Order: sequence, then structure tokens, then C-alpha cells
Amino acid sequence: DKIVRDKRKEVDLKKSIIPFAQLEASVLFNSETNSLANNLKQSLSGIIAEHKRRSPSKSVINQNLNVQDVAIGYENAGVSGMSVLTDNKYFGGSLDDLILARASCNLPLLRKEFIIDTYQIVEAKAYGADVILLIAAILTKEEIKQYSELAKSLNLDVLLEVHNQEELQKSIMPSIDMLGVNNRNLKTFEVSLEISKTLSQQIPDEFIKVSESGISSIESIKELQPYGYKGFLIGENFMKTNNPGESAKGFIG
Ligand code: IGP
Repeated sequence: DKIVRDKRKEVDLKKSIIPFAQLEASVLFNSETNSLANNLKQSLSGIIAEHKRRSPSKSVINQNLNVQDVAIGYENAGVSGMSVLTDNKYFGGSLDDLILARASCNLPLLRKEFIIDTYQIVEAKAYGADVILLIAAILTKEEIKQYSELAKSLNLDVLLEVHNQEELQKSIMPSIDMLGVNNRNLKTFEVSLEISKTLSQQIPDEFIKVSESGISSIESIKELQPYGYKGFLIGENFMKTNNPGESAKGFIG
């Protein structure tokens, strides 16, 4: 669809400016990784708090905050990890946001991006990410395998996002650490926690389960825990407030 086509153009343009080999060189200076998967296993809060300025479903969420303050706030609140949107066109994010978050906190950082090329994975590592997101809806099984194996070789954790059974079936492979079930239908933007509940039974125990999107209360988390969810990706609910860190604290207690 449109997002993927725009992303293709963006990545091709970047490759012409910073060649792959040059990008790879900067990775050498950034070999340490902070594991989100381990944090979720040790069941710290389980909350993966997102930095998101706007979205196609909601347009503006919050344009007044700076990412450093948000990162510090989330870390103080005791979240298990932070997600940083780096897509500019649809979400108003950038790689600068990732770098600034990296400089401001020690949380495991997820690069939230539409990954369609290995270039973006090396880039994620070079800009300080610890985890990448792979979206099953826009990748073939072979791409999921290739991209997740590259990520593992760079010491990055992999969060694979699915929305239905078919996507889940093609995505189950050993190079995936965490399986994220997106409660939001990316085509209709409709949100339902039932999707997490239904798909949970089909996720093998060796994968850490993460529920994504539309989580707006502690009750939602309590509702999902019996289904085996250890991670909860929350964006809008925190970002729509003036102090996302404080809002996250309210979810952790
Ligand atoms: C966060 P919410 O409803 O709490 O703001 O959702 C996160 O799950 C959502 O931003 C997201 C997303 C994505 C964004 C999930 N998968 C893929 C962009 C691309």
C-alpha cells in the first residue's frame, strides 16, 4: 500500500546519500544492547511506552513535548522499554528522535518503523535502537527470516507484529523474540482487545507475547495478563497528556 511505497522511495534516497558500508561502520561503535525481551521476561512493569506525535488514525496527538523529557519521564516511571516512532510522513517522527531518546535514558529502545529493507535494520542499530519491529502484513516469510536473522546478528531483539492467524503462522520462527498482536486494524483503524485474546492461544510459549495499541487503562492490562501477555505497547494514552511519564507512572503504581 501507500505507506510501503513511500517508504521504498525514502530508503532508496537514503542509500544514495549514506551507503550501506558507511552505515555499517558506525555500528561498530554501538555494540551494546539492552534487552527488552529480558526485561519483559523478568516481568518488570511490562509497559513499552511510545513516543508518538501524530498518527494516521488520530492526526495530532501531541506536538508540544520534547523527546528527551518524554524519555526521562518514562524511565523514571519504571517502564520496561520505550518505543520511538521514526517515520516522518505519517507519524511525525525521525531518527533524530531515536538518537535523542538514546542520549536521554537507558531503557531498551524500539525503533518503530515500517521496515522493508535491511538498510533500516543496520540504521536502527547505528542510531542506538535495541529492538526492531517487523510487521508481518507488509513482509513475506522469506523477508521476515532474512531481516530477523540480520537483527539477531547485530544483537538486536525482534518484535514481530501480527494482526491475524495467517500472519502469525508465517511468522513463527526461532529468530523472533517477541510476538506483538496489534489490536488496531491498520486498514480500518478499528481497535479491539479481543484480537489479542483470540490470537494468544496460537502463540507458542517460547515467544514473549506483547499486546499493542488501544490500551487505555490498567483494567485492560489486567484483562490481558491471563492470556499470557507480558508486554503492553502504549502510545496515545500517554502521549495525549502533558506529562507522558506521569501518565505511565499511573499505570505502574
Ligand atoms: C501504540 P496506541 O493505540 O497505544 O497509540 O498504539 C502502538 O501500538 C501503535 O503506535 C502501533 C504502530 C504500529 C504504529 C502499533 N503498530 C506500526 C506504526 C506502525
